[in-house]
Amino acid sequence: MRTPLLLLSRSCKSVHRLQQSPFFSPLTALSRQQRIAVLRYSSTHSCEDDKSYYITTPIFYVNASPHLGHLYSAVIADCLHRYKLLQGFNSRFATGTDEHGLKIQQAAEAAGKDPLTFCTDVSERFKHLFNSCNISYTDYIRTTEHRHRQAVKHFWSVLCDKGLIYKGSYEGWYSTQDESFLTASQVADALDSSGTEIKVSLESGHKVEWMKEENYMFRLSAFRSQLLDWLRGNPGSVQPERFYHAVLHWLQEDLPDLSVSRQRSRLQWGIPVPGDAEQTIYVWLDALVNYLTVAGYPDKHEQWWNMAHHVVGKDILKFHAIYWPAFLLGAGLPLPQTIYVHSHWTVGGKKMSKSLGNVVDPLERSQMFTTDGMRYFLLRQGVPDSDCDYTDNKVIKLLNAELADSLGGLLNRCTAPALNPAQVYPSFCPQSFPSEQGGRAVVEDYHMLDAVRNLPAVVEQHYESTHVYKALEAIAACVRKTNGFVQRHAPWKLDRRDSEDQRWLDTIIHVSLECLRIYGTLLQPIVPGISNKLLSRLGVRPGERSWADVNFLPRYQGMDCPFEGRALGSDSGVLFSRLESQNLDKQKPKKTKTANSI
Ligand code: ME8
Repeated sequence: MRTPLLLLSRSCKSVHRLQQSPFFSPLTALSRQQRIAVLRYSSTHSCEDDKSYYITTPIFYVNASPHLGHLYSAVIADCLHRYKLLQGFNSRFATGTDEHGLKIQQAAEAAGKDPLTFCTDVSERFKHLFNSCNISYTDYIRTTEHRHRQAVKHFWSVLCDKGLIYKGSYEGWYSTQDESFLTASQVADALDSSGTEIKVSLESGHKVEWMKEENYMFRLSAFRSQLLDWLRGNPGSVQPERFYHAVLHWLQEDLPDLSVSRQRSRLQWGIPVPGDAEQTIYVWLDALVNYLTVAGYPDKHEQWWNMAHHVVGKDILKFHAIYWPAFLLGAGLPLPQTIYVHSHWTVGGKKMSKSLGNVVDPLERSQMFTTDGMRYFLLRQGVPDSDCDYTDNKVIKLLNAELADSLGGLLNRCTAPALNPAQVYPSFCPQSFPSEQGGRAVVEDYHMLDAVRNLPAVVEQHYESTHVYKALEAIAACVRKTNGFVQRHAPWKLDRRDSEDQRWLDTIIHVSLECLRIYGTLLQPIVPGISNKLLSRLGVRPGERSWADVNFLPRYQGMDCPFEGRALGSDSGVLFSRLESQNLDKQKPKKTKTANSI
């Protein structure tokens, strides 16, 4: 019975997704058998439960203030969450802070604060950043919360009851910075800033120390073949593909059991092992369970947990694509649907770090370049597959070109009283722009229509795979095409006293406003403030901005256009003000320190 049910629920999901596309005739794209199954299923079931979506960011360590990379992860997840809402999903979006572990214990000590006060202070800074940057999380989790401690203890007990945790003796390398155990092949020799020989993690470059402790071990080695089966059976489980292959590659290597506790004498700041007050639960096991805590674990997590998607940086891929699925398999819980991995932002080609003094403060930058400006930049320039280098100049150039000049300029032209004195969405004239050539439109105009008509499907595909930069590239290309259309026909040169010219002028503006309406709708997950301003200026009401509303230029297809003849919204100023680089110099952050030897 299991397989047919799964098939039906998947069919239901794909039909739902396809139904959202305005250019799709729902059932035709499925095979006959699938169609029958879907129809039979939908006659007795609603797709309600299939419309849940749960997206998470990593929970961030509170040992230091948030930086640009943290905002980047949050913006990616926020974009997916907003996109799913536009598609009519019931989406939940969790972020928060990871507050236990040796690293935090030491940071609190160094700050001379008790750990909880220290964690609360820094956690508030993350919250403030996310609120300031329009990160529309629905849940903010702190691992020091009671609900989370309960979830972790329960999860631990389930693993224990299943015989997956045993007491053993761990001897090996540990990186406190990464809160990670390493094998000999994962460490290398290095010199610290004072010239002393140390060992470092090959992957992160962080210092490692030898530790020997009696603690609890998780039977990770027992899950290797199940993990391989999961990955091979779900090629989309880890995206982009490059990271999927990295995980498969890791699984070819030795997969030793994992130490999942530390001696209480060394680590007090954490959740005690149930039934053994001498041991503290390993911070990564504790942290990963946050995703379940938010979903309502252990009592009522199914609705959300079956639809979970994680956004993570490449640095924590192993924890999410190996340890976490193994823990979940052990606990008998479903695995995440997708792990979306992204690469890192570097500065001057180097990883951002406090010791290098090259940390970019995201709050300061979003004040300088606006919140939407930073969101647009991060998603337009951030390529999940490879690292990107950050400079303020890149931000200024990109935002001036694409938001101020191209998109803002287009809106300005088409709504300026000189061209649009009545301040309405003017009429489309099918004789001026017929579906076959012969009117006043030229071949490039037809190409532009094709590009904009296909844009929602293109954007959808890229949003789904978190290649948001490709979606933005496609939108930017269409905006340029629409500007080219206006430029080519120079409506300001037309003679308004001539009725044919007037109709053509109206048509040019109508088509351009339709393009802008599509761009504004599709950009909502990226730049919610700018999109709102743009759509409001066009007179598009809040209830007309969903993914189902992206039917482009209905008049061209002989259908009614609800906007035709409608008054434009009030002019609330330029869409995005050009950024001046002179102002930037005055506000530039402190000088960068020289790099140390690690
Ligand atoms: O690892 N570029 O927390 P963390 C892009 N608490 N993203 C970056 C980045 C950069 N330069 N630096 C960090 C932890 N990030 C754990 C996670 S989850 C159960 C526990 C982002 O504060 C990226 O998402 O070190 C990375 O994976 C995460 O911040 C690490 O944050």
